[in-house]
Amino acid sequence: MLLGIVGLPRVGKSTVFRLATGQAEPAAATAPPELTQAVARIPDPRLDRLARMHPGKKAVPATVTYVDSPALQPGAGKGEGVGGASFTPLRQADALIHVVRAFVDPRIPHVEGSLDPSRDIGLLNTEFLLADLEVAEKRVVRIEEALRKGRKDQNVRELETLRTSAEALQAARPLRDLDFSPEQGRLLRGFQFLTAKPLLLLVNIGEEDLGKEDSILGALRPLAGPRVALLALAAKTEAEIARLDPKDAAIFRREMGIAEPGAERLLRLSYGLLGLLTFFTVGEDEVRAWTLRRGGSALEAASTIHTDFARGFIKAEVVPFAALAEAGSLAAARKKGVLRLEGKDYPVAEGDVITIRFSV
Ligand SMILES: Nc1nc2c(ncn2[C@@H]2O[C@H](COP(=O)(O)OP(=O)(O)OP(=O)(O)O)[C@@H](O)[C@H]2O)c(=O)[nH]1
Ligand SMILES: [Mg+2]
Repeated sequence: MLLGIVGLPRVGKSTVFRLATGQAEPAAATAPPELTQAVARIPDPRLDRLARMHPGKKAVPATVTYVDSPALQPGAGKGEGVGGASFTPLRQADALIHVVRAFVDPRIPHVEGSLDPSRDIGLLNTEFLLADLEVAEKRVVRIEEALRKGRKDQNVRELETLRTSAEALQAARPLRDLDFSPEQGRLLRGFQFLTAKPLLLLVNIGEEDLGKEDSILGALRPLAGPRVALLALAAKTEAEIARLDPKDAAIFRREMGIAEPGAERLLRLSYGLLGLLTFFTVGEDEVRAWTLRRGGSALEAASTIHTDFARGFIKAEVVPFAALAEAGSLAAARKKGVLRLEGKDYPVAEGDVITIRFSV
């Protein structure tokens, strides 16, 4: 899973990136202008428990990759701003995290001269709409030209879908709001449209506003939807706390009323937004957490683990995490008979512990 962090200049993108990935702050003035990416391990108490239940096996968490990007300047969508080039790597992201500034700091001027989260969200949305519109229109023109020249192999369905997309974009509707059929979805996938990606609006608040998240987010609530999530986070404070040792960090969080560490809230929301679930395996040397799309089958789970597992798939042995924890170990669960045998179409459930039976 690849999450792209975007936003206007100096809103706290790199701060969020460091919070999410646990990276240390770089020495002053060395911040690289190019994209930076880092892998974050997804903390999961269930995995820790599995490791304790199976001594000698290494715990391997699921991971996500975060990409930090240079600031997007208004105008970037038309290829005018310095951010124009940075759209390319962002197109590969599974979801975008738009960092929106809400913290007050007179030493850090806002690029638009004032604090206004709604305006900033609108500015970036416009950039993405324009960037997508350009891609869609270019392709429409190409196909139309080819059709005029009498080429019959052109995809008319693709043309229709792109025209629908371009119309929506012109009307300032992001593509994530459109109800495309699975076939249309497939046709559009290759274009990696930015406005089709799930979006997490991360409002970066100051430490003094902790506890006032509800009122700060109030005006932005209507923007949230099935594919747009909203989160207020004091990124700088949380990043500082995250560097303390866990005991001290817990004390600080309690005092400040932070119920869940920011990096974990970010992951949980991203998971939900992307419609992902976690399943586990207990292997010979390791216990491991994996990511799968919700509704994914046992066969898809097998191919996530290893292509050979999918090719030679016979059955999946499945036990919910809770039942396994009660039994005490996978061996004990097997003895107790709480493992179910499932076929390749079985829809994997959140927290399933899965052993694939396969032939080579
Ligand atoms: N006071 C205050 N400062 C913050 C907060 N979040 C970030 N900053 C500061 O704002 C400045 C910019 O933060 P960055 O994380 O570098 O922002 P950025 O969006 O990556 O900036 P560019 O990459 O230059 O566009 C830094 O000096 C941060 O320490 C906050 O919540 N409160
Ligand atoms: Mg930065």
